[in-house]
Amino acid sequence: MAKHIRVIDSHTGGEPTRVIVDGGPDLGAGPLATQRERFQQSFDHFRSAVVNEPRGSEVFVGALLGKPSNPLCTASVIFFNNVGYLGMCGHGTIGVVMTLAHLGRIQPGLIRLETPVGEVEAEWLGGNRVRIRNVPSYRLAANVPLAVPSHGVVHGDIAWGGNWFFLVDDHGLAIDRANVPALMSLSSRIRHALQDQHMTANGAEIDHIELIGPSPKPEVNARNFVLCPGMAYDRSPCGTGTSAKLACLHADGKLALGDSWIQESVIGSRFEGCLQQHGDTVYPYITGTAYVNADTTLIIAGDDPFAWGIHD
Ligand code: PYC
Repeated sequence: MAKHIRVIDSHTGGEPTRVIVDGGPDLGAGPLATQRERFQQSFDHFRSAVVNEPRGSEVFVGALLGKPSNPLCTASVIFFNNVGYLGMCGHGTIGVVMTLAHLGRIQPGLIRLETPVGEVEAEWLGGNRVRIRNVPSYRLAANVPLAVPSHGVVHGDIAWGGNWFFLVDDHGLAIDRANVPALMSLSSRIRHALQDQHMTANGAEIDHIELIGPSPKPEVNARNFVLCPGMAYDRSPCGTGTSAKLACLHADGKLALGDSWIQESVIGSRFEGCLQQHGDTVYPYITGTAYVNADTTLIIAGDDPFAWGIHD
């Protein structure tokens, strides 16, 4: 008997999000981080079926919606990709909000979502615009030297934006679409150097690499190239990566609370970011645009040798 999974696809600044709205695994109750472990241990084949080839690709981020434990939240969401699970996903949250709007489940205004790394707020601003208040971001270490084989030493900030990032300015490459092969090559070597040299964020893997550079557009503050854990580059400016960047700028005294920061991706899509303080906590806010581009059913046929995706 074939299994059916209803998904809604969107893209946020070119980066796809595939939201499971029906037919996904039942992860039971309890803290979302525990549900994510259950997803990984018992239902990893669903992750693979939804985002891996032949239905998806390494670029896709999947999102599983669930019942939140906090009744003030609209849904819980666990993000995943071709190799595993994410803490938070900024472009994905913007995609989830436009998906909920497409389903008629929300109206313009504020909602809250539970993620494994904390609650986030999201505001559908009308049209295709969404503003999210991410989990608090912070810089753990500044200007950390890293020897990269066949390149030399680069310096990176280690920062949290809902995922762990190594943010590098002194890479010497133009952040340009025509330069993607070189950017992929260097960011992959940085990722492997972090692994080989056992450099972690207090024991957690630093699995996102963010190369930063200038944009030729005067209204844009910076352009980035973000290598994701599954070795695909983020087509969007990366919401958690932009959050990590805002934390670094603030720590360096280069971005005041409330000031706007326009972050451009390597393909030219944009997020607007800023930091705002509520009580004792400083939160990153990210505004972006997402478009729903498919509302469809995945078919998992029993006799299909790649029914659960092409995976290791
Ligand atoms: O937008 O935070 C993000 C993100 C993480 C991985 C891909 N996109």
